[in-house]
Amino acid sequence: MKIYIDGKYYTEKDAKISVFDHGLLYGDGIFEGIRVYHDRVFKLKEHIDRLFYSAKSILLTIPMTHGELMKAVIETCRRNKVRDGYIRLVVTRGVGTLGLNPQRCKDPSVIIIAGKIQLYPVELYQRGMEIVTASTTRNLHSALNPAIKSLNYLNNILAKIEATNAGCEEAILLNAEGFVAECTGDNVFIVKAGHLFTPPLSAGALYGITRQVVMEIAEESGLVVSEPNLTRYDLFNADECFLTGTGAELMPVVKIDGRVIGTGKPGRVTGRLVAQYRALTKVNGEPIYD
Ligand code: PXG
Repeated sequence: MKIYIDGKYYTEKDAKISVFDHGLLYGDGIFEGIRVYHDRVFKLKEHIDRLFYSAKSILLTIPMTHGELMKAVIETCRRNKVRDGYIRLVVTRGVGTLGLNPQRCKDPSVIIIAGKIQLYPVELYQRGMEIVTASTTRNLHSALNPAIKSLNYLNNILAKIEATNAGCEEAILLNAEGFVAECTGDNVFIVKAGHLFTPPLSAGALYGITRQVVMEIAEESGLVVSEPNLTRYDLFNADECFLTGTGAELMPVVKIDGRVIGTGKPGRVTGRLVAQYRALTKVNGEPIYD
């Protein structure tokens, strides 16, 4: 594998960053996870835009333009002969001193890894997933805004540990008010009486790119989509529930905190959206190979 670091390519063995990088010392940095389907980078522009929004929010200057970054992502895929896969794009604050001050970090680092991902076992997509609510609440907007895809994922990791302790793969995070925010690496949707609902971004969800795609394809196929505040009660009494994310894609949920959702099997609306999503990944994206 060839890994891009600051304009150069390294083997896995030689791809290294300094122990003084504030990305390591303080989780001071940002990232994106991007999919490649059928020789195309899916929603590349949207991911790069979100990276720049995250950077702006934490006053981090990415030392490349949108266009340069897009080219570097595509070139990294090309060099690794990626046809279907996963790209991890990371920008760290760079090498600094022992001490928080980010101004001591003069050169942010850009890292691009293009490889594979299999987030969840295949049979879960057929059977549906069981999830739990974590007692760890989502970060407050006024503390670390959940819209920032930062390298500081401890809030999510603590909830993920709760999920695995409960024998599950994912956990719902509530915000400080008790409304549903999202899962540790996925947004959440429910279907009720033929309508699609997902928590508003103000509830503490990431501006999920898969979330956006699903809302668009749902509306195109005539589903009404709304973003009200949702509680656990709404999830428990939904007809269907599913999660969305770049890694997870669309994952049906059939049980939450021991409550069976709908029929206890992946629902029809979910199935239709999965098919529409699949179809979109076949034709959409930035071509890697001309
Ligand atoms: N919420 C959070 C907290 C996320 O980290 C999503 C929602 C879904 O957003 P997108 O834009 O991907 O639809 C994410 C994304 C991994 C992994 O390695 C995690 C994500 C994406 C890809 C891989 O666990 N999270």
